Amino acid sequence: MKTRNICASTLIFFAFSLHAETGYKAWLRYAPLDEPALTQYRQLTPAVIVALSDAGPEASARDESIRGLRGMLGRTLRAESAIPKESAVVLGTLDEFHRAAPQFHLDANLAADGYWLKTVADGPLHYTVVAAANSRGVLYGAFALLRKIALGESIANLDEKQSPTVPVRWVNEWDNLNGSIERGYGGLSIFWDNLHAREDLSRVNDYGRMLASLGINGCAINNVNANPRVLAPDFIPQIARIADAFRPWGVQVAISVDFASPQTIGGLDTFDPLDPKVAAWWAAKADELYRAVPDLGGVVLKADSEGRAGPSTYGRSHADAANVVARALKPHGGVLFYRGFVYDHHADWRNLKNDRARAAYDNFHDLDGKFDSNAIVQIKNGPIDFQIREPASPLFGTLPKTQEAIELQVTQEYMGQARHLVFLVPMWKDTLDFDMHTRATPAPVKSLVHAFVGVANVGLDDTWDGNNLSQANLYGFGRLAWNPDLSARQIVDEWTRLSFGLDRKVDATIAEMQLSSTRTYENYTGPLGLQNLTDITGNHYGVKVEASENNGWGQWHRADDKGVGMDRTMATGTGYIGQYAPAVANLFESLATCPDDLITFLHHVPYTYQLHSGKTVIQSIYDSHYEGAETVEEYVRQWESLRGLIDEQRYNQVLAQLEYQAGQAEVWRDAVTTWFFRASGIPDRKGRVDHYPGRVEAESMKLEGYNVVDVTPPEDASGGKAVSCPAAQCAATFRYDGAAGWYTLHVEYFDQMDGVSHYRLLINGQLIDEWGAAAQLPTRTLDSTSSTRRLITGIALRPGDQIRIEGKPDGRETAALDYVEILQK
Ligand code: GCW
Repeated sequence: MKTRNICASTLIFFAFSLHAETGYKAWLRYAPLDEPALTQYRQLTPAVIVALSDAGPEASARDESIRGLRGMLGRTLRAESAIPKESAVVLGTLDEFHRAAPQFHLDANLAADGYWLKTVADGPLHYTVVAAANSRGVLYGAFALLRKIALGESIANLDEKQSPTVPVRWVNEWDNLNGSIERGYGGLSIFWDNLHAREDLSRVNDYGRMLASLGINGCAINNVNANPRVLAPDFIPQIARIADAFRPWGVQVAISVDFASPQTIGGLDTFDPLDPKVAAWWAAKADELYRAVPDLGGVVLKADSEGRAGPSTYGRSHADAANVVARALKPHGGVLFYRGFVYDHHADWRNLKNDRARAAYDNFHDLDGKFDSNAIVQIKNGPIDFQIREPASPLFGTLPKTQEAIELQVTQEYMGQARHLVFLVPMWKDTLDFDMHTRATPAPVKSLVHAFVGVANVGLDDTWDGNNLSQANLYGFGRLAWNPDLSARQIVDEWTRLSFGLDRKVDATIAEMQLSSTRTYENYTGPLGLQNLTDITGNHYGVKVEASENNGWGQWHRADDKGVGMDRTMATGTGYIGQYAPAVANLFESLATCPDDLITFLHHVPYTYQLHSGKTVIQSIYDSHYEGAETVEEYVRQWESLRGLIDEQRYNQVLAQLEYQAGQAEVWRDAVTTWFFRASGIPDRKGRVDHYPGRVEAESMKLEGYNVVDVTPPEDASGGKAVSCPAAQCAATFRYDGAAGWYTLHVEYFDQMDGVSHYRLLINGQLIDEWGAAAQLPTRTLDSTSSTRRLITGIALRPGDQIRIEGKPDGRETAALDYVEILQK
C-alpha cells in the first residue's frame, strides 16, 4: 500500500512537471529528448555547424538548426563559416558545395526548393550535409533534419533526396486591413491593425518560420475580398515591411487585389481589361510594387464573385481579366492566381435546373488555353464551397492547357470553426486521389494541379488557429502541398509526435481521434452528402436545416415530405454529372453505383430509398447523427485517458473544447433528426428521435420571472421553445420523481454573444454548481449556435428533490434555458 502511494505521488509529480504549453510553438517545440534517443543523437551530432552562405534562408537554416539541436539535445553547436577539419553539419546550395567542397562530389538533379540530406565520410570525419537546389531548399532540408530527430528517425547514414511535387505552395490569409479576419477563428490579424501593417511584426516572422518548416513558399496577406487601398501608393511600403519579416524564411509575399482598382485607386474612368489604359495602369502598378518588394510572389484575384467587380462589367472573359494582371507581373517573375470561385448568388431557387455546383465548370471550361502561362486558375476542392462532403470539382478535369491550383480551406469555416475537432486531411486526400478519368492512365486530381493554396487565416491567438488540435490542419496542408502522396495516417503521426512527444499512448490516442474526426463531424452535421444544414445565410456554424433553401445562394438540399437531395443527374436533373468524364459521370449517374456518401448531393431520393448500406435514407440520417454524437462523447473519454501525459495547459484547453463539442454534437443531432422526422413522418426504428427520457423542458418547469419564448427555427431548441429572463434574475424549478441514485445533470442553456449571464443550480436549496455563459459564440439570438451544455456529474438524487436553476442576465444576454436532462452515467 505504501509503495503504491509513493508511485502515485511520483506520477503526480511528473504530471505537474510537464511544462505548461500555450501551443504557440506548434510542431516546432524541439522538446528535450529522453534517453536512449538523447545519447544516440548526441553521438551522431558534431560540435560545429557551417552555412556556406551567411544570408537569407541559409542563415535561418543555420540558426534554426542550432536552436532545434539545443532544445532537443541540450547542446549548442559552434557556427563557423568554412568547412572545418572536424566533423560538422554543413548547409549550402549545390553550387556552393561545388565551390567550397568539390571533394564531396555532391552532384544531383534537384528541383527548385528540393534538398538532399547526405552523410559524407571524409577519412575519419563525418559531415552531415544539407544540400539543395536553392537557398530555400537548404532551409527546408534543415527543417527536415530536425524533424527526423524529433521523430526519433535515424540520421546515421543519410542519403535522402526530396523535391516538392509542385513549385508553388501558398497560403492565403483572408485578413482585412482593419485587423479582422474573414472566417478566422484564431483571433485578430497578425499582419494588419487599423489600416496599417502592425507595429510589431514578430508574429509574422514566427509564422514565416512555421510555413518554411512545411515548405510553403508564399503567403497572400490580405483578404481576397480585397480592399482597393492595398494598391495605393502610400500603402505599398506597408506590404514591404511584411515582406521583410517573411524574407528570412523564404516566404514570398503576395497580395489580393480588387479588379476595379484602375478606377478606384488609379483614377481612370474604366477598369476594362482590354482597354490599353488599363493594361498600362496594371503594368505601372506592378513596376511600383516590385520596386518596393523585388521578390513579390504575385497577386490573387477574386473577380465577378459574390459581388466583387469583374470583367463581366465590360462583357470580357475571365481570361481577359487574368491576363491583363498576369502580363503586368510577368516581367518581374510574378504569378497571378485567378479564383475559379465564380457563381451566381442570386439564382432562382424555384428553377429545378439551376445549380451552383455547375458554375465553376460553366464559367471556365471554354477558356482553356486562353490563360497566360503565369496565370493560374485557383479551384476549390469541391464544386460548392468547402462542405464536409463534396465530389472533386469537375473543373480540375477540363483545363488541360491551363495552370491549375487546388484551393483547400485550412480554417474551419464550415467545419466547426475551430471549436470542433475536424482533421481535414482525410477529406483533402479524397479529392487529391480522386481519379478524374480524363486520360487513359490514372488522372487523380493531385496529378493535374500545378499549385497548392491553403486558406489558413491564422491569428494572434496563442494557438494560431483557435485551438491546439486544429494546428494539425495547417501542418497537414503544408505536408500535402509538398507531397500529396503522403497518407493521412503518416501526416497525423508526424504531427502528433512533434506536437505532443513520443509517448505511445498519447500518439495512438490523438492520431485515432484526428483520423476519425472528419467522418464523425460529417455524421452529426451532414451525412449522405446532405451538407449545408447550417446557418448558411448567417454564421455558417450552427444548425438551421432550412436556411439554405429558398434563397439565391444555391446550396440547396431540396428536402420535402417525400425525399431529399439535389437531382444533378444528366437524365432528369441539372446535368451537373455530365461535367465529368464518362467513367465518372456513369458512376455518379446510376443509383446502383453512386456512393452512399454522395447520394443526396447527386440525386433526389425518397426517404425510404434503400442505400448500399442496407439502410433507408431516413434511418441512415438518424443513425449517423446518433453515432456522430456518441463518438464525440467518446473523444472526451479518450482525451481524459491522457491526463498527466500531456502538459496541463494544453490538456485542459482541449478537454474543454471536446466537452463543448460533445454538447454541440447533440444539438446538431437533435435538430437534424427532429427536422427530418417532422418532414418525413417516419419514426426512428430505434425509438430515439423525439423521445428523450430524463429530459425536463424548461418551459414545463415552475417559472419565476422567466418567459416562455419560441425559438427560430424550432429545431434549434428542444420542443421548439426556451425560457428567457427579462428581469434582473429569474428561476426555474422542478421536482425530481425518479429513482434514488447517482446521476449526471445536463443543463442546456444559451450562451449569446453580448454579456455573461450567470447561472446557479441548487438542489433542495443547496448550491451545487454555478457558471457564467462566457463563451464567444457567433450569435446574438437563442438558437443552435448559442445552445450550450453544462454537465454536472456525481449528483445524488432522491424522489421529491427540488431542482432549481437561477439565471441572472447580463448585457443583452438573457440567461435563457432549454432543458435539463437527468442522465444515469
Ligand atoms: O466560403 C465563402 C466564404 C466567404 C469567402 C468566399 C470565398 C472570402 O463564406 O467568406 O470570401 O467563400 O472563397 O471567396
